[in-house]
Formats: sequence, structure tokens, C-alpha cells
Amino acid sequence: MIKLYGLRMSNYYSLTKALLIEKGLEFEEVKAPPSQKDEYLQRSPMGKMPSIEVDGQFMSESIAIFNYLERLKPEPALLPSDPFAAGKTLELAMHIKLNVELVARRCLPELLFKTPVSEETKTEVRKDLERGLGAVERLMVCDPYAAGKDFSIADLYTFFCFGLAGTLVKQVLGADLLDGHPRVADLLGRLAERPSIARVTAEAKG
Ligand SMILES: N[C@@H](CCC(=O)N[C@@H](CS)C(=O)NCC(=O)O)C(=O)O
Repeated sequence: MIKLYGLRMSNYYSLTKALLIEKGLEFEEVKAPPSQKDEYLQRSPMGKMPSIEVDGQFMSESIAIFNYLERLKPEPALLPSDPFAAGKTLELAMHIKLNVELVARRCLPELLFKTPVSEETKTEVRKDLERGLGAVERLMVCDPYAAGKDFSIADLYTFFCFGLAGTLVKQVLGADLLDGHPRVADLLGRLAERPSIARVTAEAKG
């Protein structure tokens, strides 16, 4: 059985857990906060969560884990069968991750550790987020799902990356990330009701 290491509070752990549920794969959750200890770095070379263990072998990075699971269990597919459409779906997922979530993440020290983020950084974050959101808006289909008519890996990145980014922008920048982005706001509302995502959210709270 696949072991999923990390903590339920992590958005990438949550994304990977939702992915395992979507795929209908059996898995066991193993509590493992990030660490720089050798044993942890064997599983996840940056000491981050999540990572998975399969038959004594380890893998980190949510997108690599997705690629593995998609090949391990092709149905239900979380990428379109058309190669170009599959590339576009991953393009969207990566813009959400790299140009929205990772940008907002620069504010994390202030939210998590009460270490103030400088005004200079906040100004940069606002500017970079505007650019990132513009890119995502240009790529997003939202009809009805992020990348088109079928639920895909892009929806999981949408939900779990926008979730954290939205909280960071609200708490640290005092703004609404989704202001001016009603399509994304609507999509997030619909995705919250998807059984895999609803279960992950409920179990992270409880
Ligand atoms: N690119 C990684 C990101 C993983 C990541 O940033 N994990 C965070 C928690 S959400 C973490 O472990 N942070 C601890 C650290 O940076 O040391 C993925 O997609 O899996």
C-alpha cells in the first residue's frame, strides 16, 4: 500500500491526498512534519512534505507523484488523452503553483511565525501576483472545470494553491486575492463540494 508522509495542514500534502482519493488508490497517512534529518531527506531530499513510499522506495514533489499515479492508475484520468490538451492542463497547473501560490508564499513567515515581511517584499508580492493571476486568467477555461470540460489535475492545483494563497493575501496583505476574478471564485466554491476535496478538508480540520 502507498504511504503518504506529511501533515494534513500542508496544501501540497492535501492535494496529493485528494489525488490518491480521486484515483481510488488505497493509502496510509503517516504523520511526518518537515525535517532536515537524514532519515527524512532520504524520503524527501528538501525535507518538505508530501512524499510517498511505494514498496520501500520514496518520491517527493506533488507533480512527480501525480505523474507516477496517473501512469500507475490511468483511470479515472486526470489529464486529457489529447497530448496537446494534456500539456495545456499542466501548463495551467504550473502557472497556478509557480506564479500565484509560490509568490503569495513569500508572506508565509508573517502568518506562520509572526516574522514581519518587509513592505518592499509586500509590494513585490502584489505586483508579481497581479502578473501571475493575469497568466492564470488567460489560461483558465472554467467551463466547468479549470482546464475544460473534465475534472483534472489543474483543478486540484487550483483548489489547494488558491486556498493557501487566498489566506496569505487576506491575512498578510489585507486584500482579497479573488477580487476581480469571479470565475476562479465560483470554481473554488464548486470544487469545495467535490467528495475527494470535501473529505480532505474535513479531515484536515478534525
Ligand atoms: N514543490 C513541492 C512543495 C512542497 C512544499 O512546499 N511543502 C511545504 C509544506 S506545504 C513544506 O514542506 N515546507 C517546509 C519547508 O519548506 O521546509 C510540491 O509540490 O510537493
